[in-house]
Amino acid sequence: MESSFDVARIRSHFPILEQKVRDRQLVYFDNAATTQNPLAVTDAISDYYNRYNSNVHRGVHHLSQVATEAMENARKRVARFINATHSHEVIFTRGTTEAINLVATSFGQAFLKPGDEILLTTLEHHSNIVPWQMACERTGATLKVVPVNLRGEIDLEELAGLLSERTRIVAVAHVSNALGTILPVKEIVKLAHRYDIPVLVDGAQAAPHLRVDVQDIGCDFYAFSGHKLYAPMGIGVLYGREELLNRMPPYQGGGEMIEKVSFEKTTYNELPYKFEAGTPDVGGIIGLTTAINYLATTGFDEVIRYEDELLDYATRKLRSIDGVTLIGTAARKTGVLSFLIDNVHPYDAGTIIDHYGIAVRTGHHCAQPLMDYLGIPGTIRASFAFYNTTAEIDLLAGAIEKVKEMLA
Ligand code: 7TS
Repeated sequence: MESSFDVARIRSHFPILEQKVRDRQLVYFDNAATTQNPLAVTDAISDYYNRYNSNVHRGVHHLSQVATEAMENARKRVARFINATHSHEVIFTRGTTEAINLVATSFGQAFLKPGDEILLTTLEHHSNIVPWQMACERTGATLKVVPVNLRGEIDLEELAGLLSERTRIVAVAHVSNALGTILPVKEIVKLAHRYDIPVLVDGAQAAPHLRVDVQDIGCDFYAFSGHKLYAPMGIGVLYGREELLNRMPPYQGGGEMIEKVSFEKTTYNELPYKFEAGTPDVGGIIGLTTAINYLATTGFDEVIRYEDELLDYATRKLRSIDGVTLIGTAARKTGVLSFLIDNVHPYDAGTIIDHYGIAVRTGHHCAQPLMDYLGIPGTIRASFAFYNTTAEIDLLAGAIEKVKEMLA
């Protein structure tokens, strides 16, 4: 299977993967938490700091102009990556978390009042729950939650039944970080838009594994993080529909987001700057677009196909191990394989698996309401990227056998 995709060549672009951990070749299966950066990305960032580091938008001097142009070209590149209509609909944030907090705060201030409802699903990451709870505390709105079934899927009819005249916004994950479920976001948007309810999609786990087209999905907001997309930590994106963003107040005040400031009255800058107070992470932004270009050069469709093959292979492999239960068996999945081993706490399993140089994540994966619903303390989660191999999955299977020998 790996013959059609030159994974050895890909791996040579990620020097971090070459190291040994606990005297074994590192196997990195924690890609849902953060992905590794190819040399192209780290080179582009060091090139930025070595050659044209300068504050943006404020200087007439040469370096500032070069940095500003790089940042604005990056914005256009990101807009193309998600097929946004306008590049000023792309707002740079620290990550998905900040993007969702921006919407929960600003949209909340503009549109939420007592008695209003916000519709989420059971499988959301805490980043797509807590900001909305905070908005509820500020405004008197309440949360409604669409349940999932035991496979980790949501039922569209149930979702439709929870929409009402009180619903002000629907906020859903595109892909579940704990289970890997792909949610039918396009259908969800169709249902919500029947009542003119805007939809925010948390794309943190989707952007690396799916082709995201915000116009095709039809969503009003889309959030993702650079560090889950082969770019550095500390940079992310909020896409928002121009018309809605224009009706929302600024999220933070400071430099760059203003048009004119006086002690009597301040007027705000136009999009996207209204939502980008302060000096942005220009190096991170350059890293992010370099990662997007890297994926395009590698062949994003090939990447997606290969990752699907890896997930299929891992699913079949782990299913064949006695005493292993897969958690999350939705019909449409990507990137993530969560599981439990009979009579073994996930944390103990993770510790032993780490002993074999294999990085998996254990615990609730910042989705405690989902774990409570499933009645489990957490899972062991292997999450994949296109630099992983079937041989690494075989090593994981071997480590699981050792866990069983030692603990089960
Ligand atoms: N939404 C989803 C679906 C996520 O998976 C994550 C991070 C976030 C939001 C927050 O992203 P951030 O970049 O702002 O932190 N998920 C995980 C994870 O699964 N393990 O560590 C972080």
